[in-house]
Amino acid sequence: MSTPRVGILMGSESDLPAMRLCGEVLDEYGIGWEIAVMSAHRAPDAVRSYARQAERRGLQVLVAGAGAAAHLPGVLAALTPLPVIGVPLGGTPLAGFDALLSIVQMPPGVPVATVAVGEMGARNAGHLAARILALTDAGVAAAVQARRQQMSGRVQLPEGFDLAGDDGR
Ligand code: RP5
Repeated sequence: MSTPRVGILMGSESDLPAMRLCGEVLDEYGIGWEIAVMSAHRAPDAVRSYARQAERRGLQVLVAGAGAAAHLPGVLAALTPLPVIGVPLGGTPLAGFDALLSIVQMPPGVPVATVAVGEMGARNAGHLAARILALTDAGVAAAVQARRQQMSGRVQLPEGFDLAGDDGR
């Protein structure tokens, strides 16, 4: 695997089934990543140390998934200037709504780009990280463009319908 540019973190090993999907998406773009389990509550010293070294280690985006009282993405955003994408995870009695509110309601100045709850969000975290990296990497930008074209090619039109027939009215 190439040098990690994205750090994928999660609060518990129980988050792995969802968060590994983020890595799968990054693989599709050819983006190197690393993965780690460290809870903001259970291992705050490890989280602090990882966040403080992240930029120096060459990481460019952090993706953090957590469930319940999900503080990992916010704590990372407080400790590093890198963009942080937060993935609220379900599996709790509140089915991820708790994690969604915990992650999305960051105070101004400490942003966390919050995606959807669960596997859908974990995948989109990978796509969003790719779009961030595409701003300064022509290879990733080309991969993002190719992916967009692939998606728009998936429409199924009724027989005889001409997309070019749209005159804007
Ligand atoms: C959070 O609590 C983790 O991110 C996980 O989603 C949830 C439950 O953790 P475990 O009890 O499964 O370790 O901190």
